[in-house]
Amino acid sequence: MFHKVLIANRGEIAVRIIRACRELGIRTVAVYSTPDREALHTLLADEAVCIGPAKATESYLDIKRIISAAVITGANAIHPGFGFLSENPKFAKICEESNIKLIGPSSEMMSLMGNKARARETMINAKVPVVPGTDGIITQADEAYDLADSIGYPLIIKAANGGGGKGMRIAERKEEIHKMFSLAQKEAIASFSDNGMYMERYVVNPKHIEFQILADEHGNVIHLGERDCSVQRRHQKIVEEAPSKALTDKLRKKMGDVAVRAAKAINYTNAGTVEFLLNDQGEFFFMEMNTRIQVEHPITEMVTGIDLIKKQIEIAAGLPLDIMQKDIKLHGHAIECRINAEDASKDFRPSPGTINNLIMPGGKGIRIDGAIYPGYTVAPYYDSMLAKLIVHGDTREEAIAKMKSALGEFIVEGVTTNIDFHFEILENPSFVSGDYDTSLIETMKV
Ligand code: MV4
Repeated sequence: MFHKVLIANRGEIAVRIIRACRELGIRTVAVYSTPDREALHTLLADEAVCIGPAKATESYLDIKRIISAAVITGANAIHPGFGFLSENPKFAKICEESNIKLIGPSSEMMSLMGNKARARETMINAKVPVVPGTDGIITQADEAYDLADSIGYPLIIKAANGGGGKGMRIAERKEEIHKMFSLAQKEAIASFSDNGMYMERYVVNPKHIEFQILADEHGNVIHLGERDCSVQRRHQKIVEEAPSKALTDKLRKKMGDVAVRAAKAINYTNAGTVEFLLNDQGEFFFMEMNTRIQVEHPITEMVTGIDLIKKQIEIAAGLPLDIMQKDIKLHGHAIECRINAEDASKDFRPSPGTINNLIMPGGKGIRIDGAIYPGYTVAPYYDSMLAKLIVHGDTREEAIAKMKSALGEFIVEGVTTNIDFHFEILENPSFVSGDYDTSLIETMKV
């Protein structure tokens, strides 16, 4: 087992990882930027190294500084969390060459799944269902125009190296192809310095269903069920739940088997997520595979009883999985609400400031993964997520009631939060029925 892990992240996920390490008896090293000198992750870790100024490119995204911090402190593993360097194949490669174990899949895996067009091809070869679309990469609008009719409309033009909804455009008919292709490609070049594109039939108002995978370094692969992440606004998830009301046991088994097949086909290791689009006919299609731990991992932990961060660390240390597929049982229902410092009445603009009063909810089945405390200053440099409120109930109805009760207790003064907006979601008739899709937030009037 590792004797010391450096956490190349900040905020609640850094705290979450420190806690898992401590339970496993592993020493921890935090890295922090100057405005994070008093951040909870800096205070909680056994050691802390300042790696630079506020600007992420000169601190949390600076590979040289992070590797130096690991070498200086004698850390033999790095946990990248999510965001920042977590899916950066160059960082993973440098860790591999420096004999520092990166807690996650290999750099090769990150490159393969990071290129969405290559990921798509790989999944076709593995007999994983994908949305009908193009083979390989397109760089010319004329080429897209010639291929469009064979896919059908509406279709979606995507950046091969995309993600987070950037470099994507929908074309309703052939006449729109040239315009939408060049808009999407311009964005792809600006955001990812890459002009590679591909096209798929556009699935209208799908559900976003993702399966949690665990794969050890001895060929064992299991799934831990799904998360329904259809409550999104501009590609930012807001509420997630597990299990999804849209899945029967039969469909869960079918999709779970496909997710495991996808991971096995690429010799995947560590924790990963296979994302699917699910339409109202019960048809599902591979969309992307995320090669990191995700923000919403706690809802899977709540329904399976498995600590995913500990599993990531054990897998990275070379231990075989001590659980098999038949050991995975889903218990009850979990919901996560992301508590953000943002103002819903001002187009969800970030609301930094000092938290001068804080009361967090508690009780049976209530969990908070956070990094805030009274007196903590929310800086404007990083994302606005303050904490995740996670509840577990015996049924979906109980989980919703518990979440509403917990949100009602949650008091944050000094910054504006989206707590009120969460009530609107939880009381929305489509959400209450479970019969909602990725269009839910757009259909709400706030
Ligand atoms: C799609 C799609 C419909 N059809 N692909 C959004 C981000 C990126 N990961 C891919 N995305 C989508 N790809 C096809 N062929 C719809 C989306 C999409 C979406 C997906 C999941 C959750 C929310 C979404 C919001 C808008 C579009």
